[in-house]
Amino acid sequence: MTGGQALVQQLKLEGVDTIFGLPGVQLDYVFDALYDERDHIRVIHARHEQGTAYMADGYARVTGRVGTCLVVPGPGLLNTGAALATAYACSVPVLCVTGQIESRLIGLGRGILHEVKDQTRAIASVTKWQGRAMSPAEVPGLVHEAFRQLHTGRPRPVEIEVPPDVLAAVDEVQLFEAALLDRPAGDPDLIDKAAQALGRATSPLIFAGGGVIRAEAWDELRELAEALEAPVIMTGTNGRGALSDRHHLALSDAATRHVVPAADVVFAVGTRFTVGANPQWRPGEKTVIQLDIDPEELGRNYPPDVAIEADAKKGLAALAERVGRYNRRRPSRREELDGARALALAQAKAMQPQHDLGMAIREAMPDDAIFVSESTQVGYWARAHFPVYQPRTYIGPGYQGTLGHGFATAIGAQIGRPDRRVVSISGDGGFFYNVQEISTLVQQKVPLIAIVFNDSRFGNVWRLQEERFGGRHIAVDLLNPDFMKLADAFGLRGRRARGAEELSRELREALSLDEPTLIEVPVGPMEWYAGRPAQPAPQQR
Ligand SMILES: Cc1ncc(C[n+]2csc(CCOP(=O)(O)OP(=O)(O)O)c2C)c(N)n1
Ligand SMILES: [Mg+2]
Repeated sequence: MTGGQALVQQLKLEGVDTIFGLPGVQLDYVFDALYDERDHIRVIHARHEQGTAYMADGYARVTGRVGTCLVVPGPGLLNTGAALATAYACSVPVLCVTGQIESRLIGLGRGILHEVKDQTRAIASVTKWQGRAMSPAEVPGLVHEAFRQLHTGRPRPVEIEVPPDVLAAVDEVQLFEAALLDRPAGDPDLIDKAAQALGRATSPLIFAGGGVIRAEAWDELRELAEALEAPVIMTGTNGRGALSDRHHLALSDAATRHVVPAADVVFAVGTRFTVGANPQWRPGEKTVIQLDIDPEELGRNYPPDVAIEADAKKGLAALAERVGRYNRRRPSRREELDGARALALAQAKAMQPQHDLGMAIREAMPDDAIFVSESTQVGYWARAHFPVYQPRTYIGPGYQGTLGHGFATAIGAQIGRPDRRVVSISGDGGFFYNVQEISTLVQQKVPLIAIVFNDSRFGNVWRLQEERFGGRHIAVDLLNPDFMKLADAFGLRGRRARGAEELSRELREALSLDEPTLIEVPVGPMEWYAGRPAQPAPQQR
């Protein structure tokens, strides 16, 4: 078979059923092979490579599978950069397949179409692993190794590239069966030590990050938390949804300062644990246990007393099982945590109109609908205050804070979960990073609902210029088209909603239909309350 066919056959064997791509001459033999497999692999073509990688990210986050994008080398690959950086930051398994220039010319700098100097190195800072095949026979092994990389250790994007002459060449190739890979459960001695510390604790506290979601460890987390009657603070970057916000032990970042003082043993799982590095407690004041699949994350931000390298699902299961030996009985913490939640809610409610707009969205959405947030005023509120009821239903840009991630990622999420509804929010600034993907949305009949808060500004920058620079506004006012005409031009259903009540009505109506909708919400400047004085801690037991 051709190198292109070998690539597609191996992708199929690894379980790929959807590819987000954008073609070009170096990939002709891949796309032609995909034509043969069009009944097994769906190809979604986007209007910009950034869109393909964001869609692959969204697909991966809601399905728990690998998201795949396919882009031309050089500029096409570089165009995926912001999206791969986001997937890297959020530990999402995205496979980026790209081309190269002709194999015999690589590295000579002759200025071949799409040539960039050392393409592999250029993409290395936003990928965990990169590989290249130089003959058709090498292609299946390359793809197979990419999947091994994606399924072992910390999930993060990987890149593979195949030159066009290799994709075109015909050779005998051997395909590989997809491998079932084992994940580490953690050193039993360390698990025992951690179980002892947690079991004997008076007031244990859990910090849960995105690692819990990526490892599908939510049941094991709940089991451990309930055994310990330990509150679970879910990080606003990726941890939301690990435990339902309807659970009495579930808390967000907003409650951190209310529950940290009472805690004697802190357990951080699948999180960068930046909170430990901030002056939340004096070194030595609390026993800290950290569990992570990435050994480099252990102790990076805060030195733990027990550090366990393990898969979150297996590690949490082992801990939940072991802790029974040492566990003491603890009274219910419901009342105390209700108090912490009430304080957090008061803080949320003071953020207006963000709170009312955000809650209008939440209350209109079913529990299992997927919310994709972005760096916009309501998005900042959402990180700690948007209630999340199920894992994989809250998606954000993590520490990248990437403008433009929301809308495109949401398209991929909706394609990955056609049985769920997906709602994205963006500002008018962020929405325009990938506005061209409205075309993909309409063409693919993806029933996504995109909400755009339109203040005709890079509002967040405007606000900082207002607060910190005495209103010296520069480079922040945006000239937007009429959003209803924009929607109309693409054949998209467009609605305008002024205020929370109208937003609620429009969103409910959009959710009752099986088609995509753009809802523009005209808004004014919004205040940000992060700088408010800290609220008093709740009564300590
Ligand atoms: C890729 C990228 N470029 C620049 C920024 C810096 N930035 C942060 S918020 C912001 C303004 C966002 O404006 P908009 O999307 O309209 O949201 P608003 O704050 O007005 O609600 C900018 C430019 C960013 N976060 N990401
Ligand atoms: Mg704006």
